[in-house]
Amino acid sequence: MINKGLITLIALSCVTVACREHDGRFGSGETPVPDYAHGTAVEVAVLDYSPAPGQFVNTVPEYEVGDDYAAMNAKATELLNDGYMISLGAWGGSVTLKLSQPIANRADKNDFRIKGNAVYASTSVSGVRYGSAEPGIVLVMQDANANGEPDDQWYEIMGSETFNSTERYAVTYYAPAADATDNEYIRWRAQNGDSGYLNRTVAYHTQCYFPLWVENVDSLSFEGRLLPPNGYHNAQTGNYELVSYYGYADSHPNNTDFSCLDIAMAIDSMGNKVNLPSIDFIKIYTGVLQANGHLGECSTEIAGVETME
Ligand SMILES: [Ca+2]
Ligand SMILES: [Ca+2]
Ligand SMILES: [Ca+2]
Repeated sequence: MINKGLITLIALSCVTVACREHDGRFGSGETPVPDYAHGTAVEVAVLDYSPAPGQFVNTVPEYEVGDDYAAMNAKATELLNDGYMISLGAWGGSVTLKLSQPIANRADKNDFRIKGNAVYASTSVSGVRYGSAEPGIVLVMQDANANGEPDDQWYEIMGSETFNSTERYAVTYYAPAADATDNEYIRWRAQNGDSGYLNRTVAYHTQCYFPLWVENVDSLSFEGRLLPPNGYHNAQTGNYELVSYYGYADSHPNNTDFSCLDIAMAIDSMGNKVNLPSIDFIKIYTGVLQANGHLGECSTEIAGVETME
């Protein structure tokens, strides 16, 4: 049902374009840490795929006429279990996963990784690492009442920006008008009065950026933590440098230890660490609200879950 060939092509074409746009800096990458922690894939079921608007929305997973919410959840499940990407769209867009087996919290060790498509720029050699980081905030839940349902407590994995962020933020995105321009394509407005637009990167992504399976709706609202902007425009090179935050999804490359996560870093809403022996559910949402010119908006991509060997 899912045309994986097409999806692979889309993903590859985006990587190719990114390389050309960045004179080869993106995609070439830094030499990976030679002995990084390898992982074993964990099968997941997508319980809720709720992306915000974004340049990959309606393409990964691919929306086809007639698809509804359940169909998109099923497509997202299949893609993740086959190691393909799904996109969460702009800030706030999320996916909720049920793990086929619990991931244990190993003492004093990292436990899992959310695979993404972040790579380092070749000039990102020490200190601050940057490239194509699009950090997604990771929440975990133990099935404490053992009913198989995600009706227990979510805890956030503490990352490098947890205490350098806006704890409660809320944004509404509006469906684009028929005559919307590429630069003012998707209007958004935050509860605190902030507002702006997601631009349309027509050179690469010509489909509608607003989720097409959500019918009879002209706006979508999200809330959560807002990480500080991580995109910087380098006026000398013309490149956007997206800084890799630590403790997130799709922020450091999969072949580094910096993309590993530790269940021991789970915190409650007061910022206190909690002691979870294992987790059964994971929720990820895009953490940065930023449009980076020709790169488009920051939108977390994920490509499955793995537990550390
Ligand atoms: Ca651990
Ligand atoms: Ca439960
Ligand atoms: Ca990404």
